[in-house]
Amino acid sequence: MAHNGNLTNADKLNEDIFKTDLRHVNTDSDSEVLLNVFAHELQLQGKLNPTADDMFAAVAGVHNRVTGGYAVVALIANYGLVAFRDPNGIRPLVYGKRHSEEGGVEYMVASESVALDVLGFELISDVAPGEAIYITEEGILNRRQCAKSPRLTPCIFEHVYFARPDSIMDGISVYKARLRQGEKLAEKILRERPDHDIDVVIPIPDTSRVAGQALAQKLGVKFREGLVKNRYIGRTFIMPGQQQRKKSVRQKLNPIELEFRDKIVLLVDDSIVRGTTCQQIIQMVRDVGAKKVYFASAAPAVKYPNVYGIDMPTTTELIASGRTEEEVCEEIGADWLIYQDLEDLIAASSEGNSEVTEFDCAVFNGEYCAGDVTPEYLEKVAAARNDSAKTGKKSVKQMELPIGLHNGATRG
Ligand code: PIN
Repeated sequence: MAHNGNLTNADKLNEDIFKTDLRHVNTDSDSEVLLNVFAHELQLQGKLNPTADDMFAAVAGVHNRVTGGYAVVALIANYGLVAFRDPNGIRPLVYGKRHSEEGGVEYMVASESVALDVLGFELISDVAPGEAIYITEEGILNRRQCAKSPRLTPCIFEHVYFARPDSIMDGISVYKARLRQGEKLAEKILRERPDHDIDVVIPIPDTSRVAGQALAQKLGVKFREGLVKNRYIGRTFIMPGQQQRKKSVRQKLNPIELEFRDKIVLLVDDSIVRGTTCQQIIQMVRDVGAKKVYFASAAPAVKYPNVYGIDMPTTTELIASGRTEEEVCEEIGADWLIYQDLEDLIAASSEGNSEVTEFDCAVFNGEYCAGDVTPEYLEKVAAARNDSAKTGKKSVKQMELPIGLHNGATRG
């Protein structure tokens, strides 16, 4: 079983699995918790040879017991493949097909449609929130809605940063959503500063290129690649430890001096999370002679942690938590800071598919769409995610951390 997401009641489930279901969990991975819940629910069907109905009943059992965001795929030896999405459809999940060499049909399940594209599969559909699909060993596809009241509230941060631009999620092109983010940000800039003096728009590679280009075009301002990324260095965002992150920003990005010297630049990034990267970039750009440095974020201010599978820092590490926009601007050292409005971000996504009107925007508004997050849970998340918890030194405190929150959640 493989799972993308995070279970918000993993600790409680772990206890139930041991005390009530009489099963042992051997790791601190919430995937193992999920596997045991599913296996137990399947066992409850009491069949030697479970049918599609039994698989779907087991998924319904999982929905009843498990809270949080989860997109799951499981291979059941000698039976087939089961895949399901949580009742809020927070994490993405798609499936597709291709013709096999023998003339049959092969199916594939993935988080993002790009994975299907590159392997020659054609996208059939998203797995709906609460829906499960079961592909038998013989290659028969079964699908069923297993949740009582499913509601689609996909994670909007996928559209901001996490997903690849060439993916289509819930019928929305991530690329087009990012283009619209840029256009809407440009409209806001024109509303707030109709007589702006921006000479050039420069994206902070890679994610923000798409929004940055659309923004520049709408403003009628030059778009230039002034920052070049060292392609051999990994993502700093998910690196543990502030020191390590700081060092790698300078190694990762190098400014092309001529694009900055004596210019009033608008730097664009997809989001501001800790603010440390953009602070360093702004300084770097000033060092090569920029006259003024404005900063635009294609997402609104990130103020709350993500608990549904994106390993964001804790509240105290988020630069916008407890700070006004002016204070963030000062802290990062910009001459002007402009954030996307949340309603514009939502519109940028839902204009791609008018049937998707709600999103999980918890990192921006603190409203956790599965209704399952208490202040105590957020405290546990904080303990698990602060930098000292990630340096690798195992303290007693760390060993008591909630299940599933030890490691950086990323999609491979
Ligand atoms: C990086 C995308 N993006 C850049 C991730 C930095 C926040 N950060 C989130 C901005 S890339 S900080 O395009 O995939 O390379 O606010 O925490 O400093």
